[in-house]
Amino acid sequence: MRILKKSFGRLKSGEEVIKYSLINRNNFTVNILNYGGIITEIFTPDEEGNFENIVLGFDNLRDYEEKSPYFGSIVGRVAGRISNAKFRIAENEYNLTKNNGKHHLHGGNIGLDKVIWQVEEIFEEECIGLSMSYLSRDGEEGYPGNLNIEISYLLNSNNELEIQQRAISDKKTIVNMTNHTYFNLCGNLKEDILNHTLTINGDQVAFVDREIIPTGELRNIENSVFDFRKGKKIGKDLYRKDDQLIKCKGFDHPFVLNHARKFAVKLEDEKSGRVMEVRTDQPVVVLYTGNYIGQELMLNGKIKSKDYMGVCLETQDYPDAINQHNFPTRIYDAGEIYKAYTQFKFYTK
Ligand code: G6D
Repeated sequence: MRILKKSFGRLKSGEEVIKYSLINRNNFTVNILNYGGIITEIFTPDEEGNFENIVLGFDNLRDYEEKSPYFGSIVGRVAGRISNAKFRIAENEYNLTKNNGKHHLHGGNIGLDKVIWQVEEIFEEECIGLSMSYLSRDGEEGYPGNLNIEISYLLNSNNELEIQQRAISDKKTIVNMTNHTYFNLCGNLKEDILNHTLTINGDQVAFVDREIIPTGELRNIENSVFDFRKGKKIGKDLYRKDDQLIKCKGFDHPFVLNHARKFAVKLEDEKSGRVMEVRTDQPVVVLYTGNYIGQELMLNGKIKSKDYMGVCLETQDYPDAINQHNFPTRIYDAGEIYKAYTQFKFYTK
């Protein structure tokens, strides 16, 4: 097991960005930047043993800086949208950056996806990894409290990638981070993800309005396009005349997970035989099927982008919970530790 590192260029600010490669005994490789904690590539074998990249990204830093729809990045302080870019804690109202119409999305203009993280390399008996830390100052993007954040990426010899998130504030605040990697198990983006089989062990879905803000309604997924409990192809119902799918041009929805089942999510690609299982301690996973990727990007250096080229499985707490009286809401006291854990396990059938 080894960690390699090399320069990936400089930001417009002049700061150097380093690309770290975590390589385990099976040559399973995860490449990660100290900028945004971005996972740029994951190389894993298909059932014939061909190692191919299974995530969406760029081959250059400028595109990550200027054009990225959060490819591979840490997202926060709060993932998803905060409606009307404001919230109250007790008698205090906080106004966040409006970077998505009148709303706040994914931590604002300079969210955690756009900062340089301090990196410590980890070498343990069973795993290697990176411990990435960042101090988000009081008032950054409008959030209260000086927030000390630590994200650890850990890779073991079973081709399991673990993401541990921790944060602690010196003032009452809200935190809800995730990772925004777009997966495509075909390998080297040979085709889109509409033929991937997706299983989500979730019994409810949160409906959203036209601006993708939760309406507060949690609907049972029984007999609906949101029923992924038995596994179905992502493209099976994607073009159905379903009001929610039309509003979002596909799936862009929070699913409430049923933790009684063995895993939260499973993604499979028939042709390559690749499988990814997701386990998490978070109550929700946002399924985003890459509805707005568009045609303007050059992915992985050589592939023209298009919608539905990758699928995001953003494990997290309830979105916009601070403004949704129907959703369980976590407000963190000064000194109270926020913790979240997600594991991505890769194998072939
Ligand atoms: C769109 O609504 C979607 C989000 O869920 C996604 O994270 C973003 O594009 C990249 O805003």
